[in-house]
Amino acid sequence: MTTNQDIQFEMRDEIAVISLTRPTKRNALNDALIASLKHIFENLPQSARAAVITGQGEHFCAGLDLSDLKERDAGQGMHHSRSWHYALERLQYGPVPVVAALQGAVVGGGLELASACHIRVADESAFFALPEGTRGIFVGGGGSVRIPRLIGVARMTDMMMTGRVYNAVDAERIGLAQYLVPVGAAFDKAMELAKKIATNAPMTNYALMHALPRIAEQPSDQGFITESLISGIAQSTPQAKQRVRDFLEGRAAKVSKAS
Ligand code: 1HE
Repeated sequence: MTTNQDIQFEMRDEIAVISLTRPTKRNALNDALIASLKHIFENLPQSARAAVITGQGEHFCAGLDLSDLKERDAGQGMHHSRSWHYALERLQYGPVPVVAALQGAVVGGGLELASACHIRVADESAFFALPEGTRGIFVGGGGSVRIPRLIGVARMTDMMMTGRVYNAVDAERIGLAQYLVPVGAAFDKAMELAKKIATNAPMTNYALMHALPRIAEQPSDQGFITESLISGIAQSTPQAKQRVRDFLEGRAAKVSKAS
């Protein structure tokens, strides 16, 4: 699908696997990589039901390719930031849920990329930072919109003002990651989750990706109305009716205690 040597795409049954393949540069994201990422999410095959994004090597992603930070004027800088926004919006509000498999550095634009995904799995080597603060710049890939929604304004301010780095254990505790796994296990866990997500009714996944974040932004009186509309649509689908029948007739799994 893409000819960029720094990013690979493959289908593993119903799961789209997107790999950053620039380990020598710690998967730093240049303009071409961002354009390819956007292209991939705009052109996912119809057969895709979920996606996993991963980075080759010891680090998920070192963020913006700093060698690209040329002498941009203010307008060019704004358009560069917008190009990241467009790409990551295609990922966040695309056709399928995306699980990020994280190891090593998840920093700067790498954290912005991870925070556009729907679920984040970190292995114990992962560390999270926003070095923009100490490099004299600001986030530009949607981080100021998405990261406070994961961890709050106060924690993001601290990360950028002081250069604070969160290890994987603390990252899971504060909500930067939803799963913590042993070193080397993030990809397998992400695939396991993606396969599970792929079995959901499509309308449920659609509602979770496209309606839930919007509802969370709405004043509660509007949120309740939007929820009722999506809820009505979801429960009217044949998949929902079949699944409820399966439970009532003893064919579906019960909810069991957390292990
Ligand atoms: C890079 C980049 C990069 C590595 N741009 N080339 N991001 C940062 O400020 C993070 C900068 N990177 C690092 O702090 C470290 O590289 C890591 C902690 C990620 C990894 O350390 P390490 O010791 O494994 O690798 P290294 O030796 O530092 O880097 C290996 C090579 O990758 C080296 O190039 P080489 O030609 O000398 O081998 C590095 O220069 C290169 N490299 N990271 C360019 N980021 C939409 S706005 C987003 C704004 C931001 O993301 S700002 C934050 C940028």
